[in-house]
Amino acid sequence: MATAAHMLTPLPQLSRAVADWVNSVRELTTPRAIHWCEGGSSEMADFTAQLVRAGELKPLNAREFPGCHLYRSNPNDVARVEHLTYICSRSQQDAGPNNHWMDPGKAHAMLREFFRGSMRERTMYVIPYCMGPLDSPFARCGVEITDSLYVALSMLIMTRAGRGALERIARDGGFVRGLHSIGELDPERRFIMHFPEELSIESYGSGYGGNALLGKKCHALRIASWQARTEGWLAEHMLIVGIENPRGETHYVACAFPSACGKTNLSMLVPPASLPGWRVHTVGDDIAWLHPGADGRLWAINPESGYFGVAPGTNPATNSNAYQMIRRDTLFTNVALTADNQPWWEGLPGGKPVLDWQGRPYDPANGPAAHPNSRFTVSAKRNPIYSPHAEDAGGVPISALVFGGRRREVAPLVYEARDWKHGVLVGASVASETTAAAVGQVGVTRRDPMAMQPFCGYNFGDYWQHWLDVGARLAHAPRIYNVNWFRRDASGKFLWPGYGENLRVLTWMLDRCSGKAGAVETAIGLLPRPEDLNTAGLRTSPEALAALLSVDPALWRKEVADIRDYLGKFAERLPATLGAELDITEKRLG
Ligand code: OXD
Ligand code: MN
Repeated sequence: MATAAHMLTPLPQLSRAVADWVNSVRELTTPRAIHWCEGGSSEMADFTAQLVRAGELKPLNAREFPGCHLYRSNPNDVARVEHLTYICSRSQQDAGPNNHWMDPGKAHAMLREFFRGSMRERTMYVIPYCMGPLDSPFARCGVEITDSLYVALSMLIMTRAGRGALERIARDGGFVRGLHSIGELDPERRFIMHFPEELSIESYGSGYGGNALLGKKCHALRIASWQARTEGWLAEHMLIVGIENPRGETHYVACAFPSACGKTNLSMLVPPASLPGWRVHTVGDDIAWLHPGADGRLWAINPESGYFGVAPGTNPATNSNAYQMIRRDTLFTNVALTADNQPWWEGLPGGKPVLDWQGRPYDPANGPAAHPNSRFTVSAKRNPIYSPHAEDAGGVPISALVFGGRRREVAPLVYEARDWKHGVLVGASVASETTAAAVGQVGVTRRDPMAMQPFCGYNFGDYWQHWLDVGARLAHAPRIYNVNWFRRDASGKFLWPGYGENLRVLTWMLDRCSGKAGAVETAIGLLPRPEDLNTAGLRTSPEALAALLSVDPALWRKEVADIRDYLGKFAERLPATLGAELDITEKRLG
């Protein structure tokens, strides 16, 4: 029999530790009211209605986009701020050259003054959340306190939030403390601080997803990567996808690509008509927590329960599953509007923007109509190909791990690492052109090891050693691959069609794992020959395919020198194994 709502223990009474912390934050930030989030659809509907009444959310065309809303952020607050994101470990060395660091005492003192009275005249929302299925031993919990109702609503979509999470916290004891205030939305008073030794986060001055939905990047990657190292698992910036072959067997692959490089699209891939009988099942589109299992395999859960995806480029041709998914009950941020109040962004085949992402009459002279980092926030349950195993407490077994970046040249379409140790070097060497997901110049190639440059909560040198240690514990380690969908020809045209055709590359990997596909050994790893890929119905020319599968020794010798230079920054924390693996590659290049 269901328990009547009035008979449930009031949320503040469930966990003494949470209540005490909430009380101390109340004293510091002096909100007008406190709302403890129960979770569930009626609370979401209530939050949405409040935001509409306050003019912060705009309902969209109810016939074409039922239950969808538009949120416009402050124009100065549209992306992650890596330059204002800090790891505040006791030792600077532990944060490493890959992170900005501040002494924890100094960071707390500075933020304390920012938070003092910051919620005056505002409601403080207390959001207990669970990253991962509530019944999973791999899941971890946190509590976010925020003064932004938009953030609270987004957290209800992106995490398992509310009473169930607080009950688990009460049982488990520990939780990550995440304190957030939008403050004055002043870029001069904006900081995203992580205290991994205290399992706490303080975020001030931004309402943007990656800076403000603290369960996502701050907890599930930066804090969790630190926790994972101490507990023997991996927290990674990876999608998780199940590939079902025409015989009905499903194998899972986890892929790490930098932000806005197509993780959401790959996780929802639509097989091309020329590959009949294949099916794809999404487990996650952005974050994977990977645990060595008692069976010697690596098992993955997606800690999130929703998608915070990039809108531009999403359309029925590039990702019909995502396009279908966001046609109802979706929160759009910073997209443009058509005359009949439909959301619009660059890359849609039809429609015309009349208002741009800032609500101004659309004028191409002002730049794109939708912000290049405009987003959709939607429950994973809306995904038509959401995996029936996405909620499994023990996760799904991973057959292959894939790294990749956005590179015009150098990196071939795909190659396989010689073994796990070489695979760690391949991951550590990833480079990619920057995108609009973070504030800063777009299109600049930078090293982004394992796609974790903005997200690893500790020294990369220690992180790579941890990867090596985890691999050593796996009797059946996944094979490791590198892909590059973004290679271009001399005239700047993409050589590979991408999207659904990427399935051909994934099936080659899975056939390699089961010993069914060939490859040729090169200095950088094992590459498919054109005949090793399933090219039935593929329209790519033989010349383009040859170019995609070529390794230019001169370019690679330069690349190896650049990787050596980069790894050198990690000095005594760099595992000797990575240097030795790089020597092997260099020697083979001749
Ligand atoms: C994201 C990102 O939003 O990586 O997922 O920036
Ligand atoms: Mn991401």
